Amino acid sequence: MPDKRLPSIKSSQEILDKAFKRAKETSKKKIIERDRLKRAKRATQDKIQAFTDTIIYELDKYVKNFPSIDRLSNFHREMIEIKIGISKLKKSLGSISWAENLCKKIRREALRNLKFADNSKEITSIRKRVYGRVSSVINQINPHLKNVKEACAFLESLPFIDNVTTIVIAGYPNVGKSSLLRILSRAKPEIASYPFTTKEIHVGHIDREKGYEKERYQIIDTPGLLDRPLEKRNEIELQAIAALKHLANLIIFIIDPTETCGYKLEDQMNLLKSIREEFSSIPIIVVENKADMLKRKSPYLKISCKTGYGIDKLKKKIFDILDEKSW
Ligand SMILES: Nc1nc2c(ncn2[C@@H]2O[C@H](COP(=O)(O)OP(=O)(O)OP(=O)(O)O)[C@@H](O)[C@H]2O)c(=O)[nH]1
Ligand SMILES: [Mg+2]
Repeated sequence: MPDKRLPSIKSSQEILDKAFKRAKETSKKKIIERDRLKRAKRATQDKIQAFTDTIIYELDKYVKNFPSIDRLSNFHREMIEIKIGISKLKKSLGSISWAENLCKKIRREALRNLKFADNSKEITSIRKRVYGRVSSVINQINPHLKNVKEACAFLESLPFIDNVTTIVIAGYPNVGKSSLLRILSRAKPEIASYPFTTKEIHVGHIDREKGYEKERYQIIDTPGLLDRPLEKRNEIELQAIAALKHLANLIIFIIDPTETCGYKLEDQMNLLKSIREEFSSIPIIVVENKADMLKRKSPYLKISCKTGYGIDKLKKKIFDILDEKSW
């Protein structure tokens, strides 16, 4: 995210400062007109035009360049919902549009009145009224500008690529999640700040030759989310877990049968059970890591992130399941 450059959003004060500066700059332009009143009208018209143009241009850019909320992926929408609230964001974008239209209306009226003005006092008061009314409209939408700015910064911070098949790694701490991500990834995993906790999210990519085509999957490790019992979650974590449902095409759940991770096998199996329930519609591959230390009898695929044992088999299994899913 994002494919389109998100607008950089100014505060009310910044927008107004810019607009006043532009209006002021028009005085540098020489107006060739003998009639004093006509000259004053032209100068005022230029000021009003420059002032409102600057504002309308800014507001228009914010609304037009913001990605369409309805076209965002489910995952991004869910994330925005948690962080800002979709209806709040829509309302804010709507308010910016409203302000833009109102500025156009104020300008239209002022330019019409200007035509009929017949003394310099009236001309000045028309200009001042535009400045006053527009400033008050812009100041009024400041909280909305702030919301949209926050949403842009947030969208930019999300590391996910839209519409890419995604594999999510789960399992207790120290079972080898990061090690697996590294061994499966083509390049060094990208680390992005995580929107909900102080933790980071790790994203790697698997490239796969498929006939003549190349397919790319993303593989993510979400420290702190799928590594302990779900019932111990706060509201935000639960929502983030719900958001993962929209993202994950496949989950790899790692078990550490050696228990050197510090967690009993029984607890690990319980976590697996609750993740199966929570993500009932998503296929899960269960692997037993640290096979270089211990290979017990079990129905699960044995791997070792240390020696690479079983990794090719795991890859094949991943591809098989993803192929099956896509039919
Ligand atoms: N012997 C052995 N050690 C492993 C293997 N995989 C990981 N380890 C070790 O286990 C420890 C934890 O590995 P990580 O990959 O950091 O585990 P993690 O699940 O990402 O841990 P958290 O990020 O704390 O949740 C490290 O010391 C690894 O070197 C393996 O296959 N065999
Ligand atoms: Mg880790």
